[in-house]
Amino acid sequence: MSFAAIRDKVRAGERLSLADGVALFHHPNLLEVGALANEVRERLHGDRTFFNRNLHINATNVCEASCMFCSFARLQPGDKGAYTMTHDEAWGKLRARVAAGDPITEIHIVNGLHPGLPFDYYTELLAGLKRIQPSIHLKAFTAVELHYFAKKFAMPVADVLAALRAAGLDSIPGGGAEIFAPRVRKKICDDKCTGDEWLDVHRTAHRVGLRSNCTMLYGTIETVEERVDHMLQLRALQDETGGFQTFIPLAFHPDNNALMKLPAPTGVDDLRTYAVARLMLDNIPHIKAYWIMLGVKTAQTALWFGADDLDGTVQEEKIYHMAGAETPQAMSPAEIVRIIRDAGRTPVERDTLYNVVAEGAALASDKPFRRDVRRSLEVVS
Ligand code: V47
Repeated sequence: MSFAAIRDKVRAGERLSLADGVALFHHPNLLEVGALANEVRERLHGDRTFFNRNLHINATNVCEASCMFCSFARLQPGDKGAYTMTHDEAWGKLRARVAAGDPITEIHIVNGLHPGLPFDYYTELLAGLKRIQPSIHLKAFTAVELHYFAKKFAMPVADVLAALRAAGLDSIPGGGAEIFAPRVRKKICDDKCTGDEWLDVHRTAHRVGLRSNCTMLYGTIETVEERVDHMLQLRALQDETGGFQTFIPLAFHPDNNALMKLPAPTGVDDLRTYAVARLMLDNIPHIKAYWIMLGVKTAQTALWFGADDLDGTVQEEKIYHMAGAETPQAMSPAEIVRIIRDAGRTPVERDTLYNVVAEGAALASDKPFRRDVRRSLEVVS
C-alpha cells in the first residue's frame, strides 16, 4: 500500500494492518511518517506532554534468566557486581527523597529473578514503602517477575497479584515483553516466560482492575515484521481489556552484554519506531519516550514523532546505565519542563494513572526556558 493510502486510512480513523506497519518502516521519507504520527498525537493530546516525579528501585540484580541483551543481571548472589538490597536499604531510597522534600508520586520497581528470596521479601518491600509514604504509587514487578513468582511459589497469577496488592502494589510496569516472536525469544531470552505468558499476566492484571504499561525491545535481531507483529499483539489484548496506559519502545543498548557486537539502533530508527508505534497502537492512549534510554535529545525530538510522555525524574537507574547509557541518572522537574517547552509543547505533571498533578502556573518548576542562555549573557554583559 502507498504512503498516501495509509495516510487516508489514518485520517479516516481506520485501523492499520501488518502490511501497513511494515510499509511505514520502509517508507523513505521519515518526516512524512513522523508528521502523520504527530497528527494522531495531537488529535489525542494536543500539545500536552506528560511527566512525573518518580524514583526507580532495582532491589536485586541476581537473576536466574540469562537474557543476552541484559547487562544488569548476575547469575549467583556471590558473582562480581551482584547485589540484593536489604529492606532498609531499599526503603532508605524513599526516606532520602522524603527528607529532601522531593514530592515524588511514584516508585518504579523492577528486579532480577532471584532464586533465593521468599515471597514475603517482596510483600514487605512494598508494605514498608507505603508505611513511609502512604500516598506513594507503587508500579512494581514486570510480568516476567510475576510469572516467576507464580511458578516458584506455586500460586495462580491472580493470587500473586492479590497478595502484592494487599501489600501495596498499585500498577504493573511494562518491562520484559522484549519481542513476542518465538524465533527471536529463542535466541535472546530463551529461559523466561514466553510472549503468550507475558500477555496472559497482563490480561489477568487488567481483569482484576490493575493498570499496566507495555514495552518492546527493538534493535537486536528482530525484523520490522516482528516489530509490527509485536505491536499488533498488544493492540489485540488492549481491545480485549483496555488496561494498558502507555507503550514504551526500548532501544537496545549494546554495552557489557552478550549482544555487544550488534550496533545500537540509529536516531532515524528510533524516531521511526516511535512514529509507527503511535500509528499502529490506535487504542493505547500514551506513547512514552523514556529519556534515560533514548537520550534526552532524541526523546525531546520524539515529542514530534508520536510521543506524548517523557517518563519522570527517575533519580537512579541501573538497567540502562550498566548497558552503556550515557544519559544522566536524574533530571529535575525544571529541566524536564524546559525540554518540553523548548520543543514547543505544554508540560503537564501527572501521576502514574495520568491524573493531572500540576500544569500551567502551578508547575513548581515554572521558569522560562533558555534561562541558562540568559544567565550566561548576564555574565558576559
Ligand atoms: O525488561 C534490558 C529492557 C526493560 C536492555 O513501565 C534493555 O513505565 C535495551 O521495562 N538495552 C526494563 N533495553 C525497563 C522497563 C521500563 C522502563 C521505563 C518505564 C517503564 C514503565 C518500564 O529494559 C527490560 C528489558 O526489556 N532492557 N537491558 C538493554 N541492554
